[in-house]
Amino acid sequence: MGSEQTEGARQLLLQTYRSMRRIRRFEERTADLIEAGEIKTPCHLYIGQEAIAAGVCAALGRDDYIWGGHRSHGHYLAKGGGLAAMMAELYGKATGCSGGRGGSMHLVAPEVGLLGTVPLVAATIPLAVGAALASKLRNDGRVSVSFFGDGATEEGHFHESLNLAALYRLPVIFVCENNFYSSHLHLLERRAEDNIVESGRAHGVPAARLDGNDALAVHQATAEAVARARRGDGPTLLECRTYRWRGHVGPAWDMDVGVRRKDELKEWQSRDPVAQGRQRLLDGGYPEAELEQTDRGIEEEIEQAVEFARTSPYPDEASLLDFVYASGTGGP
Ligand SMILES: Cc1ncc(C[n+]2csc(CCOP(=O)(O)OP(=O)(O)O)c2C)c(N)n1
Ligand SMILES: [Mg+2]
Repeated sequence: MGSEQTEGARQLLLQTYRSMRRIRRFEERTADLIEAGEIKTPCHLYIGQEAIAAGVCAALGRDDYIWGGHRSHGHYLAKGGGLAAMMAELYGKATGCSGGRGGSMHLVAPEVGLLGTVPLVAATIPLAVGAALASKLRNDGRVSVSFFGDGATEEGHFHESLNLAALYRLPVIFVCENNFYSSHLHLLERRAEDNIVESGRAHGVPAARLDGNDALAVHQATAEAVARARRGDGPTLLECRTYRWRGHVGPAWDMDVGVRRKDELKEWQSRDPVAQGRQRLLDGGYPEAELEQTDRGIEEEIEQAVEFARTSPYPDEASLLDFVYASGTGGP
């Protein structure tokens, strides 16, 4: 881009870089804190996939809805959820975004449109369709996004949701984060062909296969899908191809899982989405010193969040049955 980098393009590069870097460092710090025994909730780390959350959310407005699954720290942060409230949630503290009762896999930030993350594979795909139906009936112009993995496309929910969304031309975007593994099984051990994107055509949903490590490519495709949805032209399926660096759950690298992983990981690490975003800014003439300042700000924010989480109280024992029955005594 060189000197021709426009102000708008630079702003987008900066926004997506900051978003990716914040997710990356939050996750790396979380990995350390799990190893130190401070964080006990099972965490499915998103490291390696940051460009998808960052690119998609940069194309959405604050009022648009997103939904996630078990690997959703990145979605929560990219949509604008409070970092300290998520760290406190990982510590099980009352100040957490789910009142300390949800842990890593049940995040919520309705104030910025994150309506929920649910670890039942594929569970939030139909919920996003329901939210999109509500938006269509209310004519409120909102778009609903569901983030899910390649494994989720093997659930019936996925196909039923695409069918209904296409039939009613609903303002929903299906974002499949294809990291090629469902737990420890490779895609080609679970389906005859590497053809998730073709599910779109089968159901009448425009679909695209993207480099999920390129935040700008993801942003561009999402912006087109958002425009289609807001025009009333219905849903889009985006298959974003990427790779998770750590194991399925927890901070380990799972290098002993299967024979492919060692080579694959090396290959994907050479296409690090965060490093790519940084390089683009530098290539466009953005001062390195300013990037370092951005990075330092992120470190400070994370350390303040750890302190907040450590010093926050656990939920009160007397509140144990809150939220269990409809007549509970209050909410977070
Ligand atoms: C309905 C259901 N079946 C099985 C599981 C167990 N499970 C949790 S995560 C996971 C793998 C999901 O893979 P994918 O959708 O590709 O997401 P990724 O972990 O790669 O991000 C499975 C099978 C579950 N949580 N829910
Ligand atoms: Mg997967």
